[in-house]
Amino acid sequence: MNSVVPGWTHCKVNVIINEQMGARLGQTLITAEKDCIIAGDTETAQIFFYVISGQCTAKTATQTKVLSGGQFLYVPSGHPYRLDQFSESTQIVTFHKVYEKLPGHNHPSVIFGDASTVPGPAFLGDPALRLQVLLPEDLSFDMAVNIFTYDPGGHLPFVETHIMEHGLLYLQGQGVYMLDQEWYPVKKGDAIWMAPYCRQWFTAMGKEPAVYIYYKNVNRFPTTL
Ligand code: UGY
Ligand code: MN
Repeated sequence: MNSVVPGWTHCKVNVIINEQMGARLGQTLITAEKDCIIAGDTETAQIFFYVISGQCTAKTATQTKVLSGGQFLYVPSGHPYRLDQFSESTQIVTFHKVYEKLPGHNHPSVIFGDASTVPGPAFLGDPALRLQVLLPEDLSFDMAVNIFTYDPGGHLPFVETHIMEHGLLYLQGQGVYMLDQEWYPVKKGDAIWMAPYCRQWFTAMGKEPAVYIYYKNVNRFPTTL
């Protein structure tokens, strides 16, 4: 079902993941309609906007840029943003996380980027898997957003289990995900929330590479004990 989000007008918003499910991230899918405006202030939670398809203009306190498919905007906590001049049916996926400061490290700044210019080295030495890291690998950041590309037949090298959680959206292709003991066929347009310690393994199938964008919490002390 669609949600009404204050400041986000003339669009369809699907809240895919949020804290009501037990997650500590938010993930939404925005589909623009005529005169769409996505505006607000990030306050406590930073927002990562990734344009899946279409085009819009993004403004922050100091910069204005046109964003099209594959381009993104990271807005740190406590910053204003405004996305407008959308082409109709533009789709954007957003990832949200309450920012946890780290003493001795600067607050992150606004980042505009383009996935097509981000290197995609082989993942753990397997050239069938390429991992693009879209945000700086710097301790001031407490979230990562990555794009994972698998050639058909490519698969994660082992069943992962880890403290970090994921919010994930398929951008292209298809495959099968194992989550705990269940097996799920997945394809472009599907989304997954993986809670901390969810056992996870993926293999790509079909005739084109499988591509997903995903969120991961990173770089903070793992326990309050
Ligand atoms: O970064 C990750 O944890 C990634 N390898 N997990 C995943 O794709 N399910
Ligand atoms: Mn993982």
